[in-house]
Amino acid sequence: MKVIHTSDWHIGQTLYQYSRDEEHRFFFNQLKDIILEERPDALIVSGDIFHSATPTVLSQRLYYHTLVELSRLYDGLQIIVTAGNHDSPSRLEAPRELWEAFGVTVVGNLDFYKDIEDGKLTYDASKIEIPVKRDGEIVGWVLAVPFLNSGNYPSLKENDSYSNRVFSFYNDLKDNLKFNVQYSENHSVIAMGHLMMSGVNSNANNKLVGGLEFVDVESVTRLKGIDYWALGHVHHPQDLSENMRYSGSPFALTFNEDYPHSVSVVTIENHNLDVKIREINPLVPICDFPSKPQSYDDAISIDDVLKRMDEVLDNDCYVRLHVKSEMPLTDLANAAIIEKFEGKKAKYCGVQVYLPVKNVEQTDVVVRTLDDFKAISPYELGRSVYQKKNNAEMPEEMKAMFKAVCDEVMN
Ligand SMILES: [Mn+2]
Repeated sequence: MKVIHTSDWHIGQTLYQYSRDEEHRFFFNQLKDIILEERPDALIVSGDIFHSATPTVLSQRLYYHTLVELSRLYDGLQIIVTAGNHDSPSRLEAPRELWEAFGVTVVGNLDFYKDIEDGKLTYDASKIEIPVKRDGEIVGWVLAVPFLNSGNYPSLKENDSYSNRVFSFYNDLKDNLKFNVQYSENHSVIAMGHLMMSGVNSNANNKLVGGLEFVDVESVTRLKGIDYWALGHVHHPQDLSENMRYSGSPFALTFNEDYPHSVSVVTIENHNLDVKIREINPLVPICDFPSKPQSYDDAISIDDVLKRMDEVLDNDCYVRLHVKSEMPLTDLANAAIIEKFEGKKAKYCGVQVYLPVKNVEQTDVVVRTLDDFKAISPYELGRSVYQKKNNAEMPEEMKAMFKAVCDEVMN
């Protein structure tokens, strides 16, 4: 079985109010070419199709147009789409039967029902066990599992941990598949999922994260009988184990996603796995200018940034500026920046200001009790937070506005 694995399209997303539709079209054209070259049996999309649970008409049209176009590339290409945490499960699934006519399987959520005999809550596994065919013969199965809230994974016992619930869910699902009369040991099995695994590298600086809402990779990879895990949710493409991968988003959705993006071409023959990365070219790259400094000391001043800005203004890219300053930027400085971008190709996406780090004397640290906190008004607290963060007193105009907001909320 051969599939192309992608996820986290986030159709309809905007970056600093710039529409990403053209970039999506550019990606879909590349995806079309990759499908035609690789000729997979299936295209699988592991959640976050749309950026919003209520996508605009334009976003929906782009999605419908794309899936119909892809489904018609050649006979026998199957498309399997699952909902992510950004999608509305029911909205995505509403045209499910219509999609079947195009060879597209859409799974928004599990169909739960109560067993008449023992009253247990169970779900329709056949809905998410999707046979993948080549020349009319089944070559493998895709377990099309959409995003499930931690509590929605059926559990074996009360108060089971999230990680255990996920483990037993996939374990049961895989066992259930073996009872399917059409299943054979020779078939390849792919499990989809839209969730957060432990040990994931969720941004570019190799930070390891863990926590309650994470699924333990070690335990899940113990599951035998699944050839490949096609995951979505994390936008940074990466392998979590030999046979588990986040395909990542097709392009950078935020400035934190400044790494190469791709789709994964997955081939499984006799349970041997081969994964090939096909990089996606961004239409409008993101650019940190002059570059992302580590601290105040590495940053350069607003005047120097303004002088050097011609280097990027004629490029079709998203620009986020980095400047150092003794105090928050004045309206005048902000206006000067915006003026620089007028009529230029580069798209302005804000400025990050690096302020000098205030040396906090030991005596400055005040330990406050809960009663102390209750005695401070939100207005005073806000002022002192501003002072601490910016190393400057809150400007008079802001003080007046903040006071008005506090009064309105408190009274
Ligand atoms: Mn996502």
